[in-house]
Amino acid sequence: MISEKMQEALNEQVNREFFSAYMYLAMSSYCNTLGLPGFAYWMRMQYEEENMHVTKMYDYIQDQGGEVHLKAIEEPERNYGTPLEIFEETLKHEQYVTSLINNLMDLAVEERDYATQTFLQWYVTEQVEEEANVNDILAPLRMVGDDKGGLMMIDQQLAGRAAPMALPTK
Ligand code: OFO
Repeated sequence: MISEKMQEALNEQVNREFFSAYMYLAMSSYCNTLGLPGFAYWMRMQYEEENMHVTKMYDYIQDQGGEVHLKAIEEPERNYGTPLEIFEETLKHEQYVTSLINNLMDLAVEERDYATQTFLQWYVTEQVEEEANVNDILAPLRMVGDDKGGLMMIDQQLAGRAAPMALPTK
């Protein structure tokens, strides 16, 4: 069982995870317009990953006897600038998501809600990985700058991203 307050906070996060998915799909489409299929593919996989974050939280709310409230999803931007700017925006966004997860954890601690603390621990670890992955891409992007050959090489590397693991079906 979760409190009304926790239910509302988790529902809010479901909405933010949906926005993350939506934003990465918009970035994927934008990367295609730049002629960078590897970047587009990486963003598409990130979209899949975010959908998994949504589903996991959606299931948890229901497993705890709570009610899911699906709210309107904010419209993402269309233009994300240069390849470097796209990933700078991605890092900024993931740092923001980390702060949201931390706020949720604060609430779970305050409410002595041990089950939700355990559940959220997965997201805490996931955010470390997400930020690290983006930083690993930002480093070579900063190095190559505007060099087309360098960007093509990064594009090929990004095309090799593994698909996210599927959640077991309920
Ligand atoms: Fe990108 O971690 Fe969820 O939102």
